[in-house]
Amino acid sequence: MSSYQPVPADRFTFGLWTVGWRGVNTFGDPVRPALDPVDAVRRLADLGAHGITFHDDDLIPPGSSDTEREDILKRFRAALDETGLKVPMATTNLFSDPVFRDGGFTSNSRDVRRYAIRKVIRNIELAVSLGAETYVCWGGMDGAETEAGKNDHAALDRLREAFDILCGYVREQGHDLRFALEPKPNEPRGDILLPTVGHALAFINELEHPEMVGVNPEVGHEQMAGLNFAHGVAQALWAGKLFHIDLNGQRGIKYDQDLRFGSGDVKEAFFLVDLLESAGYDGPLHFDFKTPRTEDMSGVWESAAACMRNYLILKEKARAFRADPEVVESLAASRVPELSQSTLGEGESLSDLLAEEIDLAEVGERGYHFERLDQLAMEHLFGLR
Ligand SMILES: [Mn+2]
Repeated sequence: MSSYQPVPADRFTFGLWTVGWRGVNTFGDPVRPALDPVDAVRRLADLGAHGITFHDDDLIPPGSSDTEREDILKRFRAALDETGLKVPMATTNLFSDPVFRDGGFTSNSRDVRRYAIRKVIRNIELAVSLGAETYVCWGGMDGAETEAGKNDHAALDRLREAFDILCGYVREQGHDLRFALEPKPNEPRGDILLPTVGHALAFINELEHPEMVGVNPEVGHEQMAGLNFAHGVAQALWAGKLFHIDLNGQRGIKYDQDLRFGSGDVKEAFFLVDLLESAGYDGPLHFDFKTPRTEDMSGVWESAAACMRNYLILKEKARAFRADPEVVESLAASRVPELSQSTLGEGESLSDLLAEEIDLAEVGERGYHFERLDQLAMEHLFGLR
């Protein structure tokens, strides 16, 4: 039994805005003090994390002078050097400022769209200088409350234009940086453009440089749409597009809860970890959670540590599940390995398939024993096996 003590090799990373979230929501004022980014770096390193990520405005308060910006960056870089914490990803805040009330890349206002691209490019330069390899783009304000106010065809054209410009810029600069789109169905907008992993994957294929753009799926965002997160991630992996992932917890179709990872739908968290581990995903395991407002700062660090601990616990359980001889036998009884065999055999032609007959009565009686298999998974999860 492992101690579930995370180490940097586990690749756990946290957004500065997660542990730094002061608990402001639609109904409540801040409940916690502002967190100095340097303290966040030191604390996360102590907990065993690998890295920290940020939106431009999390690290450098909007309106900072160039000198203030340099001072902040100097302290931040020193803390990174001192702790060895990495910055594998960064992102841009294209939602807080009032100018983004109708979105960034797809605002109806052309001057806002142009400003959004400038803001992203400025932070890309900072991200690259800190060693980031992934640039996440969450267009939370790119959406609508009313169909009449938004021309979706034009919005998709502008979104494609923005990514074509950004990819062109990154190529021109010779940066080793890829973009990851983060889908979300709603909140803050009534409906957001690219609401699910599937929508994002289809959009990427329309870009000038699709190879530079992947997805950053978030557990709660797919679950807010009532979708199965593990299946969404599986399709992203199948497409070679899982560039990054946001781990957290969500309980059903409601507001974006951002619970700590493992909380909410535990069973889906188990199958997600099983999938990531068996697929050999080797990117950052990034937590995008918000500690509930009931907690003080000690609760924030408790919650951050628990995100990593829960991942390690589920990783061990998934490994034990796959190694259990009864599970192996049950998988075969459920014909799971058979799905990996091609439908047409090697050397066979369509005419062989057409000439074949099936005993519909006999095959129709075939049971798949998924209930037994699922129960075995649950008993591993419950700690009974
Ligand atoms: Mn979220």
